[in-house]
Amino acid sequence: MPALSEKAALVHQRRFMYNWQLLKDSGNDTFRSPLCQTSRRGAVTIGQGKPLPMSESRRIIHVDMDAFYASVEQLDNPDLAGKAVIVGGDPKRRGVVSAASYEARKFGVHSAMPTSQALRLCPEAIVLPVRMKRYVEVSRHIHAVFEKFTPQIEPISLDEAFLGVTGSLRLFGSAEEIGRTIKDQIKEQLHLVASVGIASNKFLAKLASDLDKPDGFVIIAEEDKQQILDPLPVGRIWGIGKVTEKALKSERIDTIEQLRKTPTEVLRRIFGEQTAHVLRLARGIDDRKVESWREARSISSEQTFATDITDKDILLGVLLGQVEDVAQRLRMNNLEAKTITLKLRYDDFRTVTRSRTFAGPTDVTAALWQQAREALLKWHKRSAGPLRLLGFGVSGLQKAGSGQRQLFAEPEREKQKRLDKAFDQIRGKFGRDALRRGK
Ligand code: DCP
Ligand code: MG
Repeated sequence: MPALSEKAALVHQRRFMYNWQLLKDSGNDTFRSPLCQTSRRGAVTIGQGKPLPMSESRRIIHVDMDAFYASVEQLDNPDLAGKAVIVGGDPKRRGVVSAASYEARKFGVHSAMPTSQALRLCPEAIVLPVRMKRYVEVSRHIHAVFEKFTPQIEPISLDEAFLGVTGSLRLFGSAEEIGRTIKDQIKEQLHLVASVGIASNKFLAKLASDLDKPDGFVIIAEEDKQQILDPLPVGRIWGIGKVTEKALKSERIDTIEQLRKTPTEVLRRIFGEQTAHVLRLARGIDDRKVESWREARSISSEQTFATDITDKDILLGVLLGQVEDVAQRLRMNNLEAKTITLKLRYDDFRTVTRSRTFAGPTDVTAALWQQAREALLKWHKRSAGPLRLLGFGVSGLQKAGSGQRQLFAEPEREKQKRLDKAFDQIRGKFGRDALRRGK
């Protein structure tokens, strides 16, 4: 096996280890496994497209920008190109890393790490503050590229989106051609690098965009999906976090192959009612639709905890952050919601929801928070148990201003609106963690 280049080393560092032998492709900067074909212009095509049954014939592209905030900083200041750049909070104020350039990641620096620790690992790194407004602006330009190819765009975050392109194939050719053109246009027009994954469903497309990062372009074909999934650690399956990974490890289940070959009774003890869903993902099956904002039925935010949480105040703190994020996304999209829903998943994977519906729709954070808080407190009083996941979502969406106003008397509502506007502006300028309301 030839010496691993820098890129291969980074691929290894990204937690998932290929079982494949990485072979350096002399012609360009990609790597091949026995399953990979290097196609035109350096794409790594995994498998060859054959006619597929309907359920597997969707084409979904997942785009995820490389080291997004850090790359935008390098773009705006050419002196930073090729250097270790960290975007994040002040190390003296217990700030954390939001993004790290790949040059910094070689030293072990990654997102969510305390900036002070990152600087110990990589003393030469240049630390810059979050400039959210600029990243939002760049994100809009990236979306403008997507919109040329499909109206089916589901943004996951500023730098990440699913694109449903099944309906675009007649106009633009294959999903590979569309994905490649999007990647090229982002490079040519914005001078930024996007990693692209293409597959028949969201789970595999997202996995694909991550498989050869940075500068990845990976297509996962149906006939090869199982071979690709099998050697990966179970943590690659959506929803399997550290706690569950540990529980699986104690049953000697480390890889996706071991998981799908485990008797259902054993899995049921760990996943409860989610067992069938997890098994489908392990087999590369995922029927979820790409939901664009325009037709979004709900907006939500959820968090899986590293350790299970029962403490009411900690849960309220997490919930408040989620309400603020969701409310801000509502306002960004000029929408209002009629219903709020809490999602609570216990340590045994039992999942319950608690919903409340307003008399009239709203996008006011205080109104959403009031209902969310009451619902959480009521649940906590009756049935508090250790939670592994907490989520907050809104549904019953409609265009802002089209509903009745019954939540607050008008002067109070205007005051709340001004408060929300100021809040959005501050978070836009200084980042999501710049400001939190009191519980
Ligand atoms: N982000 C953040 N805090 C985190 C994780 C991410 O503020 N804990 C921000 C900064 C990232 C952006 O979101 O630049 C996108 O997140 P990604 O997980 O896609 O990470 P990057 O784009 O930085 O790197 P890559 O996608 O190449 O792994
Ligand atoms: Mg990214």
